[in-house]
Amino acid sequence: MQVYNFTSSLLKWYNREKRILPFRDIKNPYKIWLSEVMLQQTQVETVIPYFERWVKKYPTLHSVAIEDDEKLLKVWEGLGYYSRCRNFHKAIKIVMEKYDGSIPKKWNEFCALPGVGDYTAAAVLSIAFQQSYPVMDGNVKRVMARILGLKNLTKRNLIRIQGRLKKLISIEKPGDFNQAMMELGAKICFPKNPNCGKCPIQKSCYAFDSGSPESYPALIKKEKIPHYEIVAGLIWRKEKFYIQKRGEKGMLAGLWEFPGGKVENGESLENALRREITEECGATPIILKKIGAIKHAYTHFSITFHGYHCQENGTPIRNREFSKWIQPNQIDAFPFPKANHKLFSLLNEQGWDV
Ligand code: DGT
Repeated sequence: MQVYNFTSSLLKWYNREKRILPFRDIKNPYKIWLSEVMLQQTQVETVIPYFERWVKKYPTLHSVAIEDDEKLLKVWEGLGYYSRCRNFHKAIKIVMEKYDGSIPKKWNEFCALPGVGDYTAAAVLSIAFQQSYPVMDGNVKRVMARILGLKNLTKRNLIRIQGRLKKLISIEKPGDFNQAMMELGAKICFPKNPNCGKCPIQKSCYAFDSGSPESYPALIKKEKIPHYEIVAGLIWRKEKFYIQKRGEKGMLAGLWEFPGGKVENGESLENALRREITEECGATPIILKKIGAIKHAYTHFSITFHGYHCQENGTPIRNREFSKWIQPNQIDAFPFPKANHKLFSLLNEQGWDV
């Protein structure tokens, strides 16, 4: 009879079940590093085409080191978190200059490179160089909280998790061990409805024994982000409309916008628009026609942005230090928030004429 062992059961499962990915089971440390940078905050399926395009264009560290930042960003475009790309570029230049083109294998040296944190260092050093550093991403933390029966991922509990992983990690195959833990979190040990029947390490799991694996770790309630209705007006004076610059501090600082603001409770959209423009511009406009509404999400709230064609009503709009009257073909000369660009798309479709 075979004796159960956590690490060997996990590795056997991984060898049998792992997904075939273009950055898996490769040996090139540069490509392993690239994949780990791309995988931060980004899903595997999203990363695959970016990874393939990148390695085709830049097959070596040298090819990255000599490239322009802006050209690299163009290949990264759409993947988000662009500082990852700029830091990777900086780090590779250091590897070429200071380490003669060999990625440093010492923890402290590798961690000192721009953009390299504990996760990237543990992943690259274990997968590319077989060093026994356990990775602790969100999936691994959940799996281990269940194994150990931890309700909360407090600092102290994270240290306990790390201590246990250091004991469990395979000395011969630390990279496979780490990938197996992450794969288990992604494919079996789901946050909701974990597939315990298929789990190779079920025998070691406190949460499974408890009969309610989902309650480990306890879910932290995400605060619901608020939603606002925003009204804004393109106030026309002949063939020009009015824009104003936002202050130098706070959200969207220094960008240009249309006068407007949040609709208050119980207020109609048009009344809100008249109120906001009167407050900001010292004159109540005539509302001519609705352009349309677009939706946009910021990190801490989301908006529905209602745009209107307006015109002055006898009293002229008060010009401010940072305000301008521009024509539609001048919008490219001013930075506007993304929401305004969505409104511009509507205007381009329906025509800017009132
Ligand atoms: P607040 O709420 O008084 O601290 O200041 P704002 O200016 O951040 O907020 P408010 O009431 O004008 O709300 C407008 C929101 O919509 C604001 O978060 C920025 C966003 N937004 C995007 N494009 C425009 C635009 O063209 N005009 C205005 N008024 N807001 C815009």
